[in-house]
Amino acid sequence: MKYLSACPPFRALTVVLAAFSFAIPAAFAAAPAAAPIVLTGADRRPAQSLDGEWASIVDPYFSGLFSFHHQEKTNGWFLNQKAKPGDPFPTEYDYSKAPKLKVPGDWNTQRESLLFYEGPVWYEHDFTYQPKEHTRIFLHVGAANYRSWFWVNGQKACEHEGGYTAFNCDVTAAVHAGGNFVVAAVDNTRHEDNVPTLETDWWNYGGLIREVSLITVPDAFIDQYDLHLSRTEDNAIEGWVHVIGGKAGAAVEVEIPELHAKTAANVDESGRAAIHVNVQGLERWSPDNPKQYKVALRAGEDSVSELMGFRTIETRGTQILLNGKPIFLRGVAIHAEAPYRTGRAYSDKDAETLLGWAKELGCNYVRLAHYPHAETMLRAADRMGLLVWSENPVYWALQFDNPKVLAKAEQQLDEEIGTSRNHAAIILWSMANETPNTDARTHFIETLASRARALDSSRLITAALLVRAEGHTKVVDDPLGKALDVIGVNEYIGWYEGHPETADVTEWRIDYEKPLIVSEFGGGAKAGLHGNENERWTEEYEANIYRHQLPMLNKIPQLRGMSPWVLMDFRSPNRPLAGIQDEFNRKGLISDQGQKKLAFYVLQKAYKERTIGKPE
Ligand code: GCB
Repeated sequence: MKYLSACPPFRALTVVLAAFSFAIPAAFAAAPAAAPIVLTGADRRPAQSLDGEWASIVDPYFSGLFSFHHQEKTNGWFLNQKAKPGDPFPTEYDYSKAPKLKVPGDWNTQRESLLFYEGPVWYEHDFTYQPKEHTRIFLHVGAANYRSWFWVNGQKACEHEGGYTAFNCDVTAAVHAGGNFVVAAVDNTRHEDNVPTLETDWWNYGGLIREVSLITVPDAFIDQYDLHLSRTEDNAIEGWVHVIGGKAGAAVEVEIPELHAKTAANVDESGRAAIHVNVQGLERWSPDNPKQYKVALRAGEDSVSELMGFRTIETRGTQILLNGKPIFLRGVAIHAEAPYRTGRAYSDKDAETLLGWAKELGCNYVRLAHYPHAETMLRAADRMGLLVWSENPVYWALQFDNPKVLAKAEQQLDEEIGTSRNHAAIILWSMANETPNTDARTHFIETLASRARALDSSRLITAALLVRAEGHTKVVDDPLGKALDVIGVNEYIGWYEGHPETADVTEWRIDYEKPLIVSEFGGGAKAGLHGNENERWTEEYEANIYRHQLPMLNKIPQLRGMSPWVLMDFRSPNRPLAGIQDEFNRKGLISDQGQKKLAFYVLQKAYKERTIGKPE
């Protein structure tokens, strides 16, 4: 609604409507829909899936929302109208005749004509529902890239901005017993004041890219919770549970049956209950032993059955301590690109394939770049024992001096942390990737870092910084480092600068007494292209970069981890080199079709034989 009233065509439309005294359709006139809410562990809630085939209409001019040349269009395509005999203006859309798109799934890889499409697409889906008394119904959307609007039975449910975070729209008043329909408009148009901004090095996959469902909860329900192992007290889990719609003083219970541990607490005025549970004999979650416990959370009529691991993460000087012991993060960076079929990854199978490759490589850690990944990925990381760097899509040069952009980044950060704080795998919240060193940037990201700390003090804050060179010395002195617990740096010696051998003569100066993760390095190779190790794009060249990088990195005393770029080739419109890239970034250790390149084995050997990183 905000968007509508700000939009000149809509202002013109209201004038036209007033002049001809047409009735303004209820969906336009109604008060703005409530902002969506964030749910922790939404996948643990009983839900009615709305996944499957949805009717779709491609609408590059957004006529379904904004055009006012024809009366029926002023009613908007969200009304899902059908032409009636004798209508003076026949409807020019009909979802029952429209081609289908699969949800979840980006539209780009489902229809050839949409591969490069950027703009709005309408979706429509019919469903039957039997509402129960004293419940609230939420339309849960795993992610819709980038901006989205939802209506149920023609009634506005919500709108949302941000392409990689889950949200939940209250549709209690709109859903009725029997047949219902939901319409969504999803627009992946890039704008300079978006997060991310105009340019990214990944495909702008649009659409309902993750699961959609209806979640039913009691009138008073748990929306978010945070339970983690205390860093200061032995054998204690602490945190909080938050309830919406309850009364101050209402009881909340947390129980871990396997540990015979149980506690009760009361919610305060803000709906939050502080939790402290003594646990004896708890096995700590770690990559070697990804032990998870069933955790029951209860508040009145509401209950959530969680599956959680418990561990601590902290820094001491230049070390990262997992469960109190120093750890070296043997990692790899991963995009949410679907293995074998390309497109946005969303399924358990996608997650298991990608993370399975990371395990095969010898990783205990993954950098999930450059935006929050799907819940399926985080659940798989919990299960498989992979530590996770989770990232806010603050990528390259945003409008750092624009307060609206900060608000967008904050909203996405809140959603990322609120949705995924139940995952033991996540140890690092990353605020940004490769941002220019300006005062506005530093202030912007410091603000995000403080917010992340206030939201979740149990994890570490990082960001991937750019490094500068003084001769053969790489200098890490970006002022943003002050705001971070762990410094991440990206460098491309042997690819964007110098030769692979340049690494042999490169020194490092790091002006922070903090742990350092080399969050990216690497180079491109087309799988199956062989030749001399000095020939770019060959597998030999890429492998040679790794051979020279590893000894260089090993000399950095405070190196505590690495996540070379990148596990698998991924689509990017920035990579047009015909016959080699064909719109794929080829820095993968594995091709998009699953072929392992030589560099995979170089890194695997180093990880398996522990020739990289300090012994744990
Ligand atoms: C980077 C970016 C990453 C790119 C990569 C590349 O520094 O962080 O998103 O894909 O370089 O391949 O150039």
